[in-house]
Amino acid sequence: MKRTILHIDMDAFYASIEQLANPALKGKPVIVGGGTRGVVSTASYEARTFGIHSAMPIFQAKRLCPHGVYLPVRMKRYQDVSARIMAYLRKVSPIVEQVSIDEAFLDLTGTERLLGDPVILAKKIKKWILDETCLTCSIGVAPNRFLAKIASDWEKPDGLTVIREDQVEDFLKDLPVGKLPGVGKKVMKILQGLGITRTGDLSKLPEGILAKRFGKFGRRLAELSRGIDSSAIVPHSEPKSISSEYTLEQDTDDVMILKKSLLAEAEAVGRRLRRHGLKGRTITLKLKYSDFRLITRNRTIESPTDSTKVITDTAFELLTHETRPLKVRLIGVGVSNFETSIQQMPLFHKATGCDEKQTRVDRAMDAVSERFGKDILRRGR
Ligand code: TTP
Ligand code: MG
Repeated sequence: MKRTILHIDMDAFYASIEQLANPALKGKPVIVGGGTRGVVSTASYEARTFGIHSAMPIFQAKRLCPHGVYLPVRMKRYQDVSARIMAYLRKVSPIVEQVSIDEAFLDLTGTERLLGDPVILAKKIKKWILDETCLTCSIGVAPNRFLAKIASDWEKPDGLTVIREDQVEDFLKDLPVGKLPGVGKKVMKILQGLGITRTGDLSKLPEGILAKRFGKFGRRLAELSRGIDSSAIVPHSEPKSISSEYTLEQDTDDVMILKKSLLAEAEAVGRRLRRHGLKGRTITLKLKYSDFRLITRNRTIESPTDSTKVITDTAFELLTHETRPLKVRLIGVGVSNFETSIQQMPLFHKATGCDEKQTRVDRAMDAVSERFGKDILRRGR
């Protein structure tokens, strides 16, 4: 079956974020790295012209580019940007495999009717990322995973390369064999011994020779050299549920105390759902009684939700319906039964309680707690 795979990779990811954070660094050679290992994590494209690259010792980089700006790694920052981009990609397509902090594959096979032409979609993704994060990325669109990755690298930075079936041979002809996945220094040396440096030459080598030299990997090499790769895009299993629970300071049957705790937990669960771009249909209340007996009660609602209010209201209902024989020791709430992220409009806004005002409240709460910490704001009943 003909497939369409998209590979996206951010350009000079850490360095670009640093340049964005401090506009004085724009256009300058910026090197991010150091730490205990003392190596370059990445370098801006300006710094790369001096020969600096990832994994190079910092002292060596400083020799090549003494006037460069050397910055420490600020992981949390990069992770936040990455999470926003990945959440967006998961909204765009149901099959997304994140392979590193700044890189993901999307399987767009058969989505043309739903998502439109893959190349137009790629342009849309580039535009969203630029508008929302002020960062550029490079995208490759190709018939398989290996070629999509080659394509995204083809015109970096800010590239968009499409490899059609009939262009595969041309693309691979002069590609250095070192670019093939799995070909490291050792394999390269053996290939060089056979007089092979380019992928085109490799493709002409009888498969038997490769199999003899490399065993099973020989067959894979032969396939790659012809642009064949059947490996699948596997979306990482997203969490099956998101929940929060709290052991009360004292066992209690006071419903106001229980509700207060639920409210804070629903807030935390809602925030995490929204951050991951997830919406779920099943809301679960968990209670542990003073004798340590654990019960869960759940309700499945019509439309998937990430709304704090919907989660709270449903959890309150479940709590009210429960005849509690003993005092409660622990209380928790969770959301599960996630739907793939292509947004579905509920048929009846009112009936689901998911009105726009609540979405705006959630967004405002998220923004404030992101900026000032999650304890600064609490919803009142
Ligand atoms: P890459 O995508 O490999 O590099 P990059 O985004 O900086 O540049 P390019 O435009 O070529 O894609 O890696 C993503 C981030 O991962 C990078 O910004 C820093 C980090 N990283 C390391 O910390 N160490 C490494 O050896 C590599 C390769 C990357
Ligand atoms: Mg990158």
